[in-house]
Amino acid sequence: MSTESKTLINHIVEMEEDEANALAAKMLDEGYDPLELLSHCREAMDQVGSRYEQGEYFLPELMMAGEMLNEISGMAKPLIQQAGGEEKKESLGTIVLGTVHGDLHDIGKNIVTFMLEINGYEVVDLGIDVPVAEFVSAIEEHEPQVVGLSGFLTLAFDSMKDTVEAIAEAGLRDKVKIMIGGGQVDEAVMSHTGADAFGLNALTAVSLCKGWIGQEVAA
Ligand code: B12
Repeated sequence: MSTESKTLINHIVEMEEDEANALAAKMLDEGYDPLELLSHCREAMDQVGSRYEQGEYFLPELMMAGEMLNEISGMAKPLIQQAGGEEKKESLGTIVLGTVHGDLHDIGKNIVTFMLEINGYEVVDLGIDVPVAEFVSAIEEHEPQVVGLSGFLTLAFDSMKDTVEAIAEAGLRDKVKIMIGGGQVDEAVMSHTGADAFGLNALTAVSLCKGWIGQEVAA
């Protein structure tokens, strides 16, 4: 990792917002890969999370970290979009996505929405703290091929399970593929929730959808 990357992570972890924003802007300006920059931000978030767990940081620091991440991803997104070329006009499929009930984290979900959209999918983003009934009615209304459940809290795993169960009870389970992500999801969480797959980042979300829905629309 370059010295600049380490300094960026350090600025974020130390809550030096102006310095972090200025360095991120400079790195992007000089051609630094925006996706790699976001992965450094993730590393910084993990360090902020650890300090929170150790009682060194509190809610205001989590909020500040979220704000910095939003600002830096706001700078990175247009560059990722440019690199992806012209926006595709024809939709490759529809994804209903939301942060499950009880959970308010949405930065990761918003990156997933953005990456799916620039890859040609139509995303119906239901937002945060989404009640199970809202997922069910969105599936009935939009008839997506894929449903994405996001959540960063451990308690979100049960909310994901409730949501998958409600989709099944409404008779819609075999009409959609369900992917989960955010936080510490893994194989065990996936089977607990009854989802079809899990993804640790937005690129996996895109490749899961590509696998399920099929490939590019012919030009
Ligand atoms: C920023 C932050 C906040 C912000 C969120 C702002 C926002 N608008 O999202 C605020 C301040 C609101 C917040 C609140 C809380 N937080 Co918080 N927060 C964080 C922090 C530092 C970063 C989270 C984040 O945005 N990461 C950055 C993104 C980009 O992460 P990412 O994983 O790379 O995202 C990718 C994947 O997750 C994936 N993905 C995401 N969704 C999906 C969906 C699908 C379908 C797929 C395939 C993939 C996918 O793609 C994303 C992009 O590549 C984490 C620490 C950490 N290590 O992450 C704690 C953390 C998640 N928070 C935590 C806690 C405890 C809380 C609070 C309970 C604190 C409190 N006492 O009030 C509240 C809960 C509020 C609630 N009900 O939700 C704990 C959770 C512990 C747990 N296991 O339950 C953590 C882990 C901190 C810690 N180590 O203790 N938090």
